[in-house]
Amino acid sequence: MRCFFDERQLGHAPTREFHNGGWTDHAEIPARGATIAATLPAIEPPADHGTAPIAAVHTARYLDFLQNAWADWTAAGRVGDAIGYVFPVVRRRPLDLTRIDARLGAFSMDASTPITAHSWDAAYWGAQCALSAVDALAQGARHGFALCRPPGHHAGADYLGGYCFLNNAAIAARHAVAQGLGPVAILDVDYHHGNGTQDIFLDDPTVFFASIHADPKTDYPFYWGHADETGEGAGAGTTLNLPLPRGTDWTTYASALDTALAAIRAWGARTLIVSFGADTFAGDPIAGFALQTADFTTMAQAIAAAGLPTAIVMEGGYAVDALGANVAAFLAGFTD
Ligand code: SP5
Ligand code: ZN
Repeated sequence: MRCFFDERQLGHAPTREFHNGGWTDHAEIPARGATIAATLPAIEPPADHGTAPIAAVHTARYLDFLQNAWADWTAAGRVGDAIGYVFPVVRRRPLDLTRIDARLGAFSMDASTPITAHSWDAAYWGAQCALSAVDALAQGARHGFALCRPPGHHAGADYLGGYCFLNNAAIAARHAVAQGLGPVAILDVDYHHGNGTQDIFLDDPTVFFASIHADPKTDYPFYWGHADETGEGAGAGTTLNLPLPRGTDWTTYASALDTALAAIRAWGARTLIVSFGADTFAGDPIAGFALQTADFTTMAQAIAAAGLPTAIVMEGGYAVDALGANVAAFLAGFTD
């Protein structure tokens, strides 16, 4: 399988996040990307598509913020990672405030996604990997893997969060449609609900979004991913949420996966983007499902059996010692 990764993605190095009332070591560390890269038999650098396909998903204001946030933070004399602390939850007007703290709050959904010196570069090259995996499909490959790190599925059109800055799966999906590979479905199998991806396509009938995740009644991101969220306006019926309880093992997971794949098939998808998180692993330090390493191969075989050209985009997975093996197990289920 063609695999895409760029060393510049390792430059984003957050130190800590705010969680359960205190600071804790950050879970989304460069070693995640390095250990996955070390298990891949061959890696290609992504092609540089520029910012246009990123701007097809994210607003100009948000991209301007992301590209300048670190310089604005250091110009304000701050040391350490840039994190917001005031979040406009009621209504976000485009006030165009200039103080960095106002901008951080306006474009963030949580305080666990610090911006560091090289965050923009890392996210940019991760998005290029997702675009290149779609290019591989356009060139006739059956499957492609984008080693996106930092991850993407919590980032919305104009906000960061959940360790994510650019929504790689959404960028890949829009690129696939633009390349004539539509209709496109996104299947999100990260432990957490892909709220950013859902938001981006909620009223968009051209991309189907299906997600299997921990019930947001008990787990991050809480405010999205409930079963009654099924799409809005022209996108009514093109969102499918399958929340599962903590402790879910492969038996329970497999039937949700069957439901999601049946819906994707019934909708008529011709191309599939998979948001793959290995944080459904039993040993994940921040999650609560019970999948074993071998289950990732079984999961991938079920997805591959849908018979669709598939671009796999890396999302979460924080058991760093097992991460390479878990990703390798997943990719092994796709035989080209
Ligand atoms: C892409 C992805 O998987 N994002 C997950 C974001 C979850 N953030 C909320 C959970 C925070 C748990 N933090 C514990 C840190 C331990 N050092
Ligand atoms: Zn996750």
